Amino acid sequence: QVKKPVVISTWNHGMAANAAAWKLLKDGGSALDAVEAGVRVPESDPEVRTVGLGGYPDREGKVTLDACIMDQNSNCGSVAFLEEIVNPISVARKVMEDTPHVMLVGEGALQFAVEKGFERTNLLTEASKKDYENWLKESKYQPVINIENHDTIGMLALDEKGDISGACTTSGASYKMHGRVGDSPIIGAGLFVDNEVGGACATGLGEAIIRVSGSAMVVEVMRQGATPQEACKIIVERIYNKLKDVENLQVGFLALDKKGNYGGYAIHKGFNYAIYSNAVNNELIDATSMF
Ligand code: SD4
Repeated sequence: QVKKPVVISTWNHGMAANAAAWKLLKDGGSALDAVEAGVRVPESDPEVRTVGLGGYPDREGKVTLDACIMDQNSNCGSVAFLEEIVNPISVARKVMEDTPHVMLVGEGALQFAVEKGFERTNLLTEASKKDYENWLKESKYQPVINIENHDTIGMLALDEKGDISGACTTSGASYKMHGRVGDSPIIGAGLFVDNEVGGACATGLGEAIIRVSGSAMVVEVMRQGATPQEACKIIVERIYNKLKDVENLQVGFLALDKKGNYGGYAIHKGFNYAIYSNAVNNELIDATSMF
């Protein structure tokens, strides 16, 4: 029996995001609308320092955002290196629906967003500015696992009709080089959905996730018969086996299949995700991990 609807999303901020997504899903809303509405919550929240408004800036002090969205028909849209827009996920959806393209970046993405009526906003809050000024004293790019700001929100939903969609959005690795793009806006890396099989999304060091086409691989392994949990584990182990310096490397995946089964797995402990369904009333789960 298929357990639907269901929504899962990464990290603590997944709780508030799931609650927004569930409002739509519980009344028969589409997975696509649900994931967009869901991830807009942490994007708009200045207290969430790793997504959207209030996100940590790059080493030049600029907040640059990456996001993508994918639906049950394999339609997808993405923006990367986008500045001054609070809800990049909604721009990504417009790219998907209103253009012949999949991905817009930088100035062009901003120009498109403004044409579509999105407002330009300074995303660097006082708190992020202060942290940046402190960081400037040493100016070291040194991600610390889990707390460093690898806190993308990835969300996957299965709706009443049995369709899956996903969304992924982030301010990326803090103090990254200006122009750096991570896995989060890359279809197949930070997010992938195949409505015949399921969906997957990623969090952690984007450079490591891109190398193995992480989320697409998780879905492909599920297609071969693995459960969502097993599939996440297999691809996390693949990354671990390729990259020897693992001390500072955190990568986590979440996956959801067509039957409403879900799972998550990471290299290091500390990765958690939120799940909301008829059976589970929005709960945080600590993902299992290699270490
Ligand atoms: C990135 N994967 O830009 C993103 C960051 C992240 O949880 O996931 N944080 O590399």
